Amino acid sequence: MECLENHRVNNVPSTIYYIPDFITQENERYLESQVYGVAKTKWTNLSQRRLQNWGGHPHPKGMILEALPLWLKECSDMLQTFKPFGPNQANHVLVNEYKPGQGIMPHTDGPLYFPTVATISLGCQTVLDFYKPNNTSQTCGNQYQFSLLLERRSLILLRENMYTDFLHGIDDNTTDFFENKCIKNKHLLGNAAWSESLNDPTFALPRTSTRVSLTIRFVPKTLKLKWKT
Ligand SMILES: O=C(O)CCC(=O)C(=O)O
Repeated sequence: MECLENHRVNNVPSTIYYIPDFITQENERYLESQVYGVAKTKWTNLSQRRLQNWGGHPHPKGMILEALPLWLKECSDMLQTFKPFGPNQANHVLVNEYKPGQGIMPHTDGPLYFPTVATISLGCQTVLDFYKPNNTSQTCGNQYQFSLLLERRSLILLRENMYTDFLHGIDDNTTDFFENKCIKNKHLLGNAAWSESLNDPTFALPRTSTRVSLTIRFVPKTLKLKWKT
């Protein structure tokens, strides 16, 4: 079993793991073909991106479980190398699609999920930013803390404090500039040239293609529909 501790991101509040090349290029092509093979009606169009929801709709009274399709069940099985949800297996997946220039506003994932989130990136790298919410003033925004560079085919696991006390978001840029960013997983990247280049404040990475992320979670409170016969 691979040791998760080798992938721990240091000098951040607990706990983040970053695993480059978690999936192969072949896996990536397969997953992309499945994402784009679904019925058009499975997509929800938002102003900034498109998404697919799988497994059910989380609700305070309990999520009515829908079985994950085989391709997402396979992803959930792959994650079991690290047992991110303890003895449980993922039962919910959000697929987000970001064209270059699209992002996601800083947010937390809410109380309905087990406090771990696993995200696999497909197609393009991006920069995930973390913020401390500013509760003291309504006029000031959230306070930027640090960022992670997410390479395509990588996996991140966010846990505990990172999940509950921090917001995460992605800027709506077509190019990521690093001058004002503090990239905490620099030494864990699969791309050694990027690790080196991040020492240069003028380094920039264009988002040249569409990124798809699979945000995989476990919803503890579920309901099974009982059918009357
Ligand atoms: O695309 C990502 O990496 C982030 C997705 C996310 O934050 C979410 O689905 O809540």
